[in-house]
Amino acid sequence: MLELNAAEAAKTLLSQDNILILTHRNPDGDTLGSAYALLRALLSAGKTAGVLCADEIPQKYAYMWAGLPALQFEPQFITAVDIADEKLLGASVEAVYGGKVDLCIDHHMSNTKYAKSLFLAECAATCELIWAVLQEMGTALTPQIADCLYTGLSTDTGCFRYSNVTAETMEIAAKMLRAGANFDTINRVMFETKTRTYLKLEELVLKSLEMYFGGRCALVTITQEMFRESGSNESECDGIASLPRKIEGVLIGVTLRERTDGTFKVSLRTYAPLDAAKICGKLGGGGHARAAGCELNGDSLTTEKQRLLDVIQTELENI
Ligand SMILES: [Mn+2]
Repeated sequence: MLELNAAEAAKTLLSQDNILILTHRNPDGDTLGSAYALLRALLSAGKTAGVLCADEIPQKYAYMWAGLPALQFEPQFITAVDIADEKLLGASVEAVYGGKVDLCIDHHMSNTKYAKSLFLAECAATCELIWAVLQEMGTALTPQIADCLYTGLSTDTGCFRYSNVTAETMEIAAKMLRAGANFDTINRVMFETKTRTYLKLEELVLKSLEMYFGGRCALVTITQEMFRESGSNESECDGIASLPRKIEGVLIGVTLRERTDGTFKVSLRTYAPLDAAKICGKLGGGGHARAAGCELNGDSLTTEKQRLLDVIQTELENI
């Protein structure tokens, strides 16, 4: 595995053609903003390139690919953006491109270093790193690219509210505004707009609320039955993970989401000094200090949930 900086990543990309950009499954604004900003930059450099995602991409992100050609080509160079672990490619994409990623650009320090070369740096969003690469590539910043990059910056920071925001994040966002990013529309779509199905799901999820450890830990569960009853689905779940941590006194919010195969995805959101990545790391997962994830095998949910709570209790006792 070769560690690259922005200039080296840019040089590598410009030396290649027929470039396929992979996003993570259950895609969010950062992986998509990174992918489509990079795609637009590569197309403007005369390259043949495309984006591939294992899951259907929600229509609210459609402005990212508006006006782009759907190119048919045989991929020769595989790039992954905002993907800490190959497992996050999603089964269908991992089956084809597992072990074949040439370049990964990522901001998760838990990155498993699965790619042949890696541009990894700690920052609020992978879009910050993509911006660094685009500058090295000499890409002209268009309003469309600014929309993509702004989306990643705002969605990975809860609209610039989380502790992962740095002065650099704000400075890049300012550059995107100057380039014409539709920040007000993007913020409205990403943070203010809820579908009726999502609202129903949120109502059901709140009823599942459990409090632990003197009110310092809040846990909610999303079941497949809740999806059926609300008409919602996994793609609408982004906002749920931040709900339990909003309760006064809560230091750690836990969201358990049941998958169709009966396994559970765990999302943790913490406040300092609790380290979400450390807790998830003890259970085979990873992520960032304030937001991280891991898996629970559905076979013995009660036992595994207890294991998770035990780890959380230990961390709470140590602060
Ligand atoms: Mn990200």
